Amino acid sequence: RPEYQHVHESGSRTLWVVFVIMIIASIAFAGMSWRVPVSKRLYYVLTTMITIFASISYFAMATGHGISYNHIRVRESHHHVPDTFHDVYRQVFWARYVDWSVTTPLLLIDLGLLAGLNGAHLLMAVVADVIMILTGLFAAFGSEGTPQKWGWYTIACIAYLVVVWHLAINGRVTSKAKGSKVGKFFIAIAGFTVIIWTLYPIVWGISDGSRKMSVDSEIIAYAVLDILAKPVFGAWLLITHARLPETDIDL
Ligand code: RET
Repeated sequence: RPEYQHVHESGSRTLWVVFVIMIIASIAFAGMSWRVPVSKRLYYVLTTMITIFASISYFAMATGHGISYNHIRVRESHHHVPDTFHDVYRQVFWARYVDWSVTTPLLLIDLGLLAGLNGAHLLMAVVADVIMILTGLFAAFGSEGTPQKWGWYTIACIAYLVVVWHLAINGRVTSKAKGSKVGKFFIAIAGFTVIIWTLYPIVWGISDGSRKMSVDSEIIAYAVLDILAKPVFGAWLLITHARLPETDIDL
């Protein structure tokens, strides 16, 4: 008999709670943007778009959309009989990857502008980031539980290291050039970002990857990370930016 791994009440409730938090954050960030002249709204607009996108994705997941069952056959090792398998169907929330493929580039643009990263470096970081999310999607989904999913996972992790490298090496140098206050703030917020982002592949490995975590726990783990990576990150960035004229962008 097949085993179904899917969302229950606690997961569903969590999806709705995060949806509401993302809506509130979007309203707050949009409201903050009205207090500055139009020419100074870029960080506000980017950050608001990030939480609006997340709201849409969470709404889709909470209403049961953006989810698909992924099937894998697991060998029954305890039977000592060759060729006995049991089928596992697990929900894969592909709406997350749609969200991440847009919002992680926007988050990188936020950080790149803050650091004063040049266009070429920022573009390379964004492309590596998109490769990371799409190969992560193949790992979760395209490979139907075959061993090569960890191959896709490895490619995604290498792409992630490229992203971190651009932030850590280039971003640190260019942000320092904008003054020691900007340099210090960049190290703090980019360090926070790297710590939070690094937890995503770890959660993925335990949940979608090896299926050792229930779908509800997976939802809760990503919920905590998403709140830190989007509304908390966004509030910190916008509040600090408002106090640091050196972070203004000339458009
Ligand atoms: C995956 C799995 C494959 C390996 C790696 C991953 C990294 C994901 C990251 C996601 C960040 C998401 C954010 C969302 C916004 O709230 C795709 C999980 C490396 C870093 C910041």
